[in-house]
Amino acid sequence: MSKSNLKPRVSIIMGSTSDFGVMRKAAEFLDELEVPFEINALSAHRTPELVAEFARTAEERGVQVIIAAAGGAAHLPGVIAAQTVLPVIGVPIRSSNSVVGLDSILSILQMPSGIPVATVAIDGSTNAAILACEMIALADPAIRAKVHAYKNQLAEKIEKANRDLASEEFKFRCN
Ligand code: RP5
Repeated sequence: MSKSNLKPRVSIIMGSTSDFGVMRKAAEFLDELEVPFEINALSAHRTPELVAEFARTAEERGVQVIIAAAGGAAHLPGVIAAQTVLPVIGVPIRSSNSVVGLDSILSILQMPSGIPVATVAIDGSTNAAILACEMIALADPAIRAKVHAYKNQLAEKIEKANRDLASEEFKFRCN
């Protein structure tokens, strides 16, 4: 299928292209699970009108989940969540202007009652993408199967790591 036939189901919005180094991982995960997405930079502070237009039209464009990333005074996820009923997942970025990401995470996490933002860990963009897929999977068995496969593969990794660990010998090891 050509790119133009695909309609984004997930929209990744970043406060700046300087967030892309972190957000690339979210894009890669969605690619891996073959979930159509769009990715753009829009700033709550530098392009407030465009953010409002984006938030108000995302639902009618068929977007199902929004992943919004920002660092420092990270208002983008909350400002978007205030203007849509789509679920918004916030990714706090440990940006050059942030206080080791703590201001970013608290700005995104501490939302007032009524306007939720599902906040992942600082720079936790892969988890944001997984969570977005899990939300879509609620009504899409094909995506659900892919999320199951991903999680099974995680378990297999740990099982293999434990098999490797079993070959490490210690005098007092009991297992
Ligand atoms: C935030 O300020 C952005 O999300 C980014 O994390 C940070 C720095 O942006 P730039 O000055 O690099 O554009 O709004």
